[in-house]
Order: sequence, then structure tokens, then C-alpha cells
Amino acid sequence: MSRYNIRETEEKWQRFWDSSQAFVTDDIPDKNHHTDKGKYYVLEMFPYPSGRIHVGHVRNYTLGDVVARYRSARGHHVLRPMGWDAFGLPAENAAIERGKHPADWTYSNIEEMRAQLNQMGLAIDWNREIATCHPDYYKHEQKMFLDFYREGLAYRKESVVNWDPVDNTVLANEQVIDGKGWRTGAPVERRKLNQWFLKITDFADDLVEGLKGLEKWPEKVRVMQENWIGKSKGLQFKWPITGLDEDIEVFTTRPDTLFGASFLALASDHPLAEKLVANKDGFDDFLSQCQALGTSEEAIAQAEKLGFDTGYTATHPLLPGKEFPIYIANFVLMDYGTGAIFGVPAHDQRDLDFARKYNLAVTPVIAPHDIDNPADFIIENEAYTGPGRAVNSQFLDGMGVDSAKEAIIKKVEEIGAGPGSGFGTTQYRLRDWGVSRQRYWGCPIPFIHCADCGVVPVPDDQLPVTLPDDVSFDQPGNPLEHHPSWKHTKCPNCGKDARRETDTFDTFFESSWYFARYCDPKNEAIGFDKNKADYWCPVDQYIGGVEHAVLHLLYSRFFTRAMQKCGYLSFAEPFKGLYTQGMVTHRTFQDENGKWLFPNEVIEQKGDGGQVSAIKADDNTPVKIGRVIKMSKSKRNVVDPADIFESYGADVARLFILSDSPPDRDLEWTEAGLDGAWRYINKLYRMVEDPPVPLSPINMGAPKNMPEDLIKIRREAHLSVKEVAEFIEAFHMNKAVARLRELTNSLASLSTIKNLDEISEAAGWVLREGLEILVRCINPMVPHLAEELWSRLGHDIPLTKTLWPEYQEELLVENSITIAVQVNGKLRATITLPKEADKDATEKTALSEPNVQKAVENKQIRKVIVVPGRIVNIVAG
Ligand code: ANZ
Ligand code: ZN
Repeated sequence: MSRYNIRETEEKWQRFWDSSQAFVTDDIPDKNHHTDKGKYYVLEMFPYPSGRIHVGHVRNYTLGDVVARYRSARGHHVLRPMGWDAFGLPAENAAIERGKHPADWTYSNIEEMRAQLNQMGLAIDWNREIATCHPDYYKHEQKMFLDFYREGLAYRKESVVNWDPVDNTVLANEQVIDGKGWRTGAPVERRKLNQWFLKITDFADDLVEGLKGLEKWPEKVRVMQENWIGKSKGLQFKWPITGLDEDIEVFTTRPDTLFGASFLALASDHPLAEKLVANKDGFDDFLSQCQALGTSEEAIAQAEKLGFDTGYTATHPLLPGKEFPIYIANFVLMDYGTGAIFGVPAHDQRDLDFARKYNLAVTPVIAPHDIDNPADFIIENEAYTGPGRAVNSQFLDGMGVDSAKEAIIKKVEEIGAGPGSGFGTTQYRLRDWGVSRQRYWGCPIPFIHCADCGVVPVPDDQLPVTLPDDVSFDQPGNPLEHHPSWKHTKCPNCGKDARRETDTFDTFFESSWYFARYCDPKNEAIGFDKNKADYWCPVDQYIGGVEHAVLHLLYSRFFTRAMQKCGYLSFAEPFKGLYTQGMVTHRTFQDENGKWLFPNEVIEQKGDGGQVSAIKADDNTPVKIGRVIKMSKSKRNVVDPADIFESYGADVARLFILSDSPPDRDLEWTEAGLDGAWRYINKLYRMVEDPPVPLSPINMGAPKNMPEDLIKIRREAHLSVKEVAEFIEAFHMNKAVARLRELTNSLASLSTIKNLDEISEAAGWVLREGLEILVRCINPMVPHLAEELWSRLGHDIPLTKTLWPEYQEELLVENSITIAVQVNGKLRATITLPKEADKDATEKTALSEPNVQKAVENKQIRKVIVVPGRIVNIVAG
């Protein structure tokens, strides 16, 4: 029996797809194309060219491939590109550690990874490949940045960076480990530098609102984005400082708790702080304690609440005669709200911790509904943040939280607590996007600093500003800064000596618009033609890891709005559909000394009782099998896709990935699972090579007489066409595979069908029909095998040009039934009848069954009980 030569076959089809340009798409396809289903843009998050693809990539791109091949079989114009998110720190680290130029390292990694992706047999239009580190790509984003600047969407301001005091260099967040510089181990300091920002906050509200229309996004991602943007409605108003001609403006989301206030607190870097502390003893110490906390909101939330009493007090117009102490507090952030708060210890945990420490009053002003006498409601160590009724609150008493909020806002408006105050306001947690990085391997920010003219944009006709090639990494810091000549230039404005901006963009910048570049990747003049982007976008199906649920997706959504504002395109949302795939996990292994082992260093064995144990492959020493966790290099529980392609081929890997778990769940990678996929692929191959019944010739009309047993198989095949399509569209790839496996089994069962000799022609026809359906439906998952079988079934036109099968609606409705025939209470046969068959017809069919005849042989039939549609009982003796 012939065996399926996986590797040879896969390579053959890959060459064929390549030479026939099977996946090449026109920029704007001819409207009179063979179908009218319209465009479909499939995109997977592009990889960072680290050098090798990992199993997570394989899962991601397999999913994208199923969608792309399926959509194209449904008659869509499919755009499915691929490229490289090629700027970033690892290339610089390689340069520092191995003396390789970041560009050489990156481009050679791209070569290797492209070859690996090609081994997967992906339906990618490689003519559209982009690498973001190439000036042909990044020159366009420099132009965009200048346009954003002109529109007021880009600006410079002072902000805090991580500073390594030993290397005298700025560190990226990922270079700070436990508060220390990754190379020097020195405690990192906060420093202020002028940095470039993008005004994402201009779109804060629109970015929240837009989420509502993203129905094809996972709910959890929408919630994460919403939380990140953090929209709060509240009240902003002023408290006059006693004895000074100044006010403190606060922002609160709980105006209803105003009568429970017991102090005011300012951020340590609040503009008024200096004036209020005015050389008071101990403030410098307090300040350095605050500084040591770092900038992360998380750390600030965890830390002990500390304050510095300024000695000043403030009053509130609604609370005449009452003075509130003003503190500087470490838990108040300058860049949220107004940088100042009033503290209500009874109803805010931070305020309560603070009040206990500094002996401030704790007055409950909201009592839970089940408390009758407010005096019974006492706050101990836990603030009450739930619903209830206002108490101890003058005219608010008795009101619910929402009415009390409204009443206070109205009152504050009435008395007008200072100009611009007293109005309900909305605050966002979202901060503007700082895009400056003090690194070499990124896109240069196209500005020039002139002593006389200030910050001057590089004129459009001088773009791109390209990176210098001759850089050295032998001293710490930004190589662009140290380069002998690169940064020296002339001011475009006055012509005097000037200095180039040496910061480069955050690499999220490149990935914020790449989806649009793919629509017109060769355009030299502009980033992309507007019509082309408008034709293809938004991306119909975006697929990637949930780790990008916030930043990348939010930045892209902002960037699209910014591009829209500057006239680059006419839509606001880049990704109409989003799917986030789960992780790939694997067992972990450790040797006797606790050293982690790679799966391919281990032999797993099954004991008599089915228990699994393992030994080391090289010396047979025992191996401890550990938990199933996300594949990670540090635990060594990784498999190399290249090895899998080598030993099993791409289709097996693809099928295994799709079979086991729903794509949004974790997938446990196992040898057994791969074996299962491998066996199925060989089985399917044999179905065509060595069919269960002789296959009828291609393009033969349906035979006239079709027994019910065969109709049943046809029905299953046609039902599969419908269901597999539905499963794929719902991303239930595992169910689609399961359905097709069932169909395979049913087709295989043709060899055991009753009266085969008499109906062999019809059986051969049903087998062909079933196989042709099966092969077309499984093509998105295992395209090499499917193409091979399709051609072995006698088709000249490849599957890449073949449409999804049509199913016959009338076949799906079941018009026959199968019932049991018992003789003296024993099951002897099953018979299949038209649904409407009457008693007589049912009895006749039952008695003519050979097995029934055998059972009543030499006996007298005493009684035949027919329950139509259910059962036939024969009593004989
Ligand atoms: C009085 C109050 C009473 C508050 C109460 C809360 C509970 P969200 O919902 O996250 O927007 N706040 C305002 N600005 C702050 C800043 N810069 N740093 C730290 N905290 C700040 O949070 C809004 C609440 O957080 C505000 O409402 C304010 O405290 C505090 F029972 O005002 B609240
Ligand atoms: Zn100048």
C-alpha cells in the first residue's frame, strides 16, 4: 500500500503556490472578478524577527490561514499579507553582546523566519512583505508625525525617565529589573527629560465610544481597553486656602461625601506644594521617600500612605467656619485629575489609612440601607464604599448616593466656588503616549533643534531621516548621541548649525499603521494610497495574542483616528473583527538535580497501570514530570516548530493545533496529539489511494437508484458543508475538524454497507461526492494534503481556485427513519424506511430482512406488532 510522502508533497505544493502566485492580490481587485462577495482582509499580528518562529506563531498563523483560505473559497477577494515588526531592543542587545550590527542581525533573522513560515504552507501574498526597519517603510511615518505635529497631535514636554546613574543613560522599562539597571545593577533614578508625545487623550472619549461598535471583538478586550482609558465622571471645584490668595482645585468622583471630608492633600509635585511647604523642616526627606516609590501606579497603591503637614488650612463654602488641614501626600498623583483631593476617610480606604496614621476625624456620611440608626454605623479599619443613604450631611440627609451627588453638584454650581469651578467634569486615566526612546534601533524622530529657532520640523523634501550605519555600541547610552557627525546639521529655518533630534520612536509607532501600508506596500511617494486603504480596511479579521489587548490595539485605534484627521484615510477603527488566541502549554521536566530539560531530551514511558514516567534520553536517569505551563525558554518546556515540520510535516502540526482545543483556550502540546493528527492524515490519504469502494469516475451524473443507506451518507456530507462553514466562521476550528473526522469515518464505512455488490456504482458515486466535499472542507486546515488529494481525484484546477462546495438544502431534511426489528425480544436487524411508511409497508420490509428470515426459519410467525416509526416486534415459535 502506498504511503503518504508528506515532505515531498508539501514542498511540491509550496512550489506550485509560489510559482502560480496563488495568493497574490491586486491593490484594488477588478470589480468584475468571478464573484461578488467583496473584499476580506485577514491579518495576524506580525512577528518580531527574533530569529526563529515559535509554536505560538504557528498557532496564530494557522488560524489566519484557515480564515484566509476559507474566505477565498467563499468567493471573497482576500488580502492576507505578512511582514516584520523589525525595530526594537533585542537587535541592539545582539549588537552589544555579539558585535553584530542590528540591521544585519535583523535582516538575517527575517530570512530565516520567512523560510520557516514558508514551510507552513501559508496563503500569504509575499509581494506585500514589509520590514518596519527599512527606510522605505519608516520614511512615511516620519511624514505622518510631521502632519500630526501640524495638527497639534504631537508635542514635546518634560517627563520622567528611568536613569542609570552609572552608565549615565536612559533605560527602557524592560531594562529596569527590581528597580535596578539591568547591566550595572545600580538603583535607577527618576530624571526629567524633554520627550515627544502623541495626543491620544484628545480621542479619549471617542476611543471609549468606539468600543461599542466593535461587536466582533472579545468582550474582555473591550473591557480592558475601557478600564485602561478609565473614564470617570465627577466634580471639580475649589477650596480657598486660609491666609493666602490661592485656591486648591480638587477632583472627586464622590461629591456626595463632601460632608465627610477631614483633610486636603496635594501631590508632591503639585505647583502649590513648594509655596505651602516653604523650607519647612523635613520636607526634603519626605520628598525623597516619595521619589523612591517610583512612578508605577501599582507601587504607589501598595505603599504605606505618608503625608507632610503644610500647616495651612482651607475652607469650603458649603462648610463655613470649618478649617481643613492641607497635606502633601504620597498617594496623590500629579497627572490625574487636578493633582489634589479632599480626603473622606470613612469612604475611601487610602484616606482611612492616612487618617488613622495622622489622627484625623473619620465621619461616616453614607450609611448602608440596612442600618436604621446612623449612630450605629461605625467605621473601623475598612472604608465603606457601598451604596446607602446620606447621614451627617445637612441638606443631603436621607438621599441616596446618586441624588446626593446631583444635589451637591447643583449647590456648588449655585454658589460658584470660584471661576471655572463647580461643574460636573469627566476625567480619564489615559495619559498621552510618550513616543521618545533614547535608542538607536528605531525610527529617527524628524526634528532639528536650533539655538535660535527652537524645535524645527525636518522639511518634507529632506525626508527620510535615515539611521547612520556606522554606529558603535562600545559605550553606554544612545549611539546616535555619540555618533561623531550624524546629529550635526543645519537649521532648515535660519541655516545656522543645529542638532538633530537623537530620540527614536517607540516601536509601537510602526505597528500602529502597518495594516494600512499593506494595502499599498510599494508606494514610494506616500505611505499608502487613500483609495486602496479605504477599499481594504478595516481589517475584517485580526488575530493575535491577548497580551496586545491594551497598548498595541489602543495605539492603532488612536493612530487611525489621527491619520483620519490628517486626511490619510476615511475610517476610524482599524480592526473590525478581533480574535485573541490562547497560549500553548507543555509539560515541564526536571532532572535529578532540578535542572530543567527540553522535551526532546526526555523519553516518556507508560507503565502497566497507564501511569506516565520519564527518563533522560542520554543516560536513562529518572526525570521528574512537572506541571503543564505556558511554553517558556526559562523552563525549557518548548518545542521547535522546525523539528515538527521536519518529522511530521506542516499539515500534521496545523491539524493538531486546530483539533484539540477551542482556539481561544490554552493548547497543551503533546506528542500523542501530534501522532493522532499524523494517523488521521495518513488515513485520509489512503481513502483516496485505496478507497473503501471503487470510486466512480469524475463528473459522472448521480445514479438513479439511491438506497436509503447511501442517502444517509450523502446527507452527512452535505450537512458537513454547512456546519464546517459555520464552525470556521465562529472560530470553532476544533469542532470543524471533529465534524470532518466523523464524515471520514462514515465514508470509510461504505465498505461494509449492505448489498454492496448490487449498489456498488451508487456507492462509488457517493464516495466520490463525499470525498470531494471532505477534501474541499478540510483544505483550509491541511492545504498540502487537500491539494494532493484533489489532484489525485482527477481535478486539474487547484483548490486555491476552487470554490467552497454547495450543499443541497433538500438533502438536509431527513425524510427517512431507521427502526429496530426484534424477534422474540431480540434485536435482529435495523431497517430504513421512508418517514411516511405505513404499517403494512413496515411489516413487509421487516420480514424481508435476511437476518429476520433466518431468525424465524422453521418457526411459525404468531404475531407482528408494528409501532410505526419506532419498532417492529415479531413473535415466533
Ligand atoms: C473624594 C472621595 C470620597 C473620593 C470617597 C473617593 C471616595 P477614579 O474613580 O479612579 O476616577 N483622586 C482624585 N484625583 C486623584 C489623584 N490625582 N491621585 C490620587 N487620587 C485621586 O478616582 C477618583 C477618586 O480618586 C476621587 O474621588 C479622589 O478621591 C481620588 F469616599 O474624592 B475622591
Ligand atoms: Zn534656526
